[in-house]
Amino acid sequence: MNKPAVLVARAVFPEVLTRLEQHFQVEHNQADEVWSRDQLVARLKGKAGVFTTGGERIDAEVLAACPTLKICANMAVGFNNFDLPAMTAAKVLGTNTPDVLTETTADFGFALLMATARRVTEGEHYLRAGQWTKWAYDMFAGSDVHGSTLGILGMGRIGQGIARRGAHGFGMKVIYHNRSRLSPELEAECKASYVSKEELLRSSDHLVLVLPYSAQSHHAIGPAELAQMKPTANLVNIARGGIVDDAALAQALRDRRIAAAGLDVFEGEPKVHPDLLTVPNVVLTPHIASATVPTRRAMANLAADNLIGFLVNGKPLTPLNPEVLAAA
Ligand code: 8YV
Repeated sequence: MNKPAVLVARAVFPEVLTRLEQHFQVEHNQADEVWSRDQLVARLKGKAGVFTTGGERIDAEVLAACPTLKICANMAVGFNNFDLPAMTAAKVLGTNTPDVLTETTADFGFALLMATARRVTEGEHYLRAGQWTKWAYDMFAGSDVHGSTLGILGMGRIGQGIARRGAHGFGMKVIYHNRSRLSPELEAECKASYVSKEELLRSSDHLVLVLPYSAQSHHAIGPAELAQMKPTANLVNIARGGIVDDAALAQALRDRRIAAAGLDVFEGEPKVHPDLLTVPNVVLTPHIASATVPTRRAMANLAADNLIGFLVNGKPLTPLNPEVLAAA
């Protein structure tokens, strides 16, 4: 029997490719070329599945051009690159990689929070530039993390991981806002109190964004929200570009409307708003919150398991639109 054809849209761990090749005819991109939409569509022709990494947009137009496609397996927990309703209408399954990255991503949220609060990269740039000639009482004086108020917008698995770190590790008071409130048990475990978005903006010393990107969360933090924050507050975004209005944030940082920001994700990444590159009080990282070797390996294997599980055994592990399975 012919093996199903799959496309792996980006370079992956060689052993993951080897696993996929045991089950599929694989077209890969180990050269890690950046394909245009047309190039992606051309390569998707005749494929039953695609391994994506969050950067490849799968929408009605792509689906119409690739009628053989049955599954898109994202190597990411976020799936805003998928038009899920269009996929469901076309009976194409979407899968993502939840859980395996939760703790690693929460670790990084905390790393960015601490680097931002304690001005780590600003200090490093100063030192590397040879500007450190004497100690000064207020040199790179930042804000305290321990005992401060940690605000979390979006309280899914990663948000809860950040809450636990803040409450149990740093004695922070944790407040959160989310579409739905956590169960009393989870709130107690995270030592987190539910507040309105306004209260969250007003009271957080450190505000971490961990909500999914959607039309509803586009520019959830813009000029009006930044204006409500404390002038001493720090903002951390490990969620998605587009949740923050980057131009407004750069202005707020320049005007010291808020103290500092730590950003791992950007509107239109890998491009970064030029104003963010020139303000000093921002820590910038290139979308690496899930980037540890074991976690990236686990994400890649889970995406591969979803392709194998669905196309070979009819049982994907982490389906996003299981109604497609029910209809099959
Ligand atoms: C990915 C992420 O590395 O999982 C997510 O949603 O943002 C990251 O962990 C990125 O999306 C590339 O796949």
